[in-house]
Amino acid sequence: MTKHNVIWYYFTLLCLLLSVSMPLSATEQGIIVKPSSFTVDLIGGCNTTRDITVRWTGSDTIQCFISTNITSDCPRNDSEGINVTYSEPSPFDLPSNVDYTVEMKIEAAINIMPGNYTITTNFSCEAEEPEDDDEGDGGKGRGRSPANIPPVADASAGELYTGYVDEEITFNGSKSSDIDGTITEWSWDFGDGNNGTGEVTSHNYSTPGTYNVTLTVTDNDRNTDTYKTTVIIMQANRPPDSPLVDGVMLGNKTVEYAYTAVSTDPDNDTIRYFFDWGDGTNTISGFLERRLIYNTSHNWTTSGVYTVRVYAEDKNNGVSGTTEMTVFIDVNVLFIDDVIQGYILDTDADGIYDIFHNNATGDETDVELQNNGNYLIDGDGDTMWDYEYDPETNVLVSYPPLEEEDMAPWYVLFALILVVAITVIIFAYFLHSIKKQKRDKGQKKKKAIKKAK
Ligand SMILES: [Ca+2]
Ligand SMILES: [Ca+2]
Ligand SMILES: [Ca+2]
Ligand SMILES: [Ca+2]
Repeated sequence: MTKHNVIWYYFTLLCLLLSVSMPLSATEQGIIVKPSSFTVDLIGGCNTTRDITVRWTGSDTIQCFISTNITSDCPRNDSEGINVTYSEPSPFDLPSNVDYTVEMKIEAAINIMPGNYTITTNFSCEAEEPEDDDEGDGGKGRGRSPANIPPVADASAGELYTGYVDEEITFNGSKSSDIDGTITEWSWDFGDGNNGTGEVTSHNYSTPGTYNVTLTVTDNDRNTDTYKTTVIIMQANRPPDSPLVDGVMLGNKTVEYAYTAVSTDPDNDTIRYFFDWGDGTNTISGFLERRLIYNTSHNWTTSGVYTVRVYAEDKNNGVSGTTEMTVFIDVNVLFIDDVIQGYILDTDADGIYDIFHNNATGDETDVELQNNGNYLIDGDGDTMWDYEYDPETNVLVSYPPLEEEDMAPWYVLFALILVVAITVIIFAYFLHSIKKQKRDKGQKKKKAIKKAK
């Protein structure tokens, strides 16, 4: 061995003792490469092999090109001194979702320059040329640009979708995903001719039924996916209408009186009727077809004024509004022109009426027996009489009579005369005192002239 050769040998040994850093990178998202980096000792032999596991997470087979890049901090970039080969040709077909092993063989020449060598393996992959160009990009995606993984639409987060007419139904597409990018659009077809947007959206339906709902998501590479689901829309129960009630309003105690109630239901449900007679008793009918008149009867055992309350209920517990009716039992009811004004009561049973009950306001106000046997009634509680009632003839009239009301009362005339008289007296006195003052002044002057003479 020459001296030159000995130096060259140690140089080379130094080189091979140095670790060779080999980060392995994939140029493609969706390609998983393991290990991503490792260290190779080339000592004791100038060639070695390593297994690289490659996995592609997309849906179809793709084509991968392998390339090697070697850099060095040596004084002379001697990449030709390292030879890297692979067990797969370039390009090779990489199937979907399978761990695929590529063997990497590194051979270092005996006379390479010492230093750090970094070997990088690149997997550059692209989609296989499709049979039909359903990407809609006119084949532009067939170049060496990376293959996009389509998004996955998923509206199951809100399932099962069900609700009532006119109720807000919330649709939830938040389980949709895109493994290699982001979803940029959520588009909803609600199945009733209406559409919506957004990851979470809401819609209400105007008619009952089962609707097919479609969610379409679009990713940042304009790829789409759809998810189909259904929504069941039911008709919420609508209560029956307030019943029409008929029967006597003026009666006597212990006499049985007939009453009827009838109502209808927007859903054609059968209906039952509740009568609250106002005396602590109730009557409930069985369920009847809508618009069928329910007949019942009632008697009251004590005199008084009773509010009868009636409502209808359908078979789904929908309750109508309440219809009220006032029933006067053995009460002296007062009318003007057939309109009930109220009734008068003898509260202490001494044969003289004491109180008037105003039917419109519900107030109880004063009555006063007059010498002629009639009663004056204050209908509104303002201490002024409003009605005169003749118990002999049972006639109620307004009070005071209109013609009297137009005449000025005597005390007003009297007060007017008094004011005029006082004014005249004051004026006369005033005139008299002025005349007296003038007369006194004249006499003083005459006296002064006489003295001077
Ligand atoms: Ca994507
Ligand atoms: Ca109903
Ligand atoms: Ca009395
Ligand atoms: Ca009054």
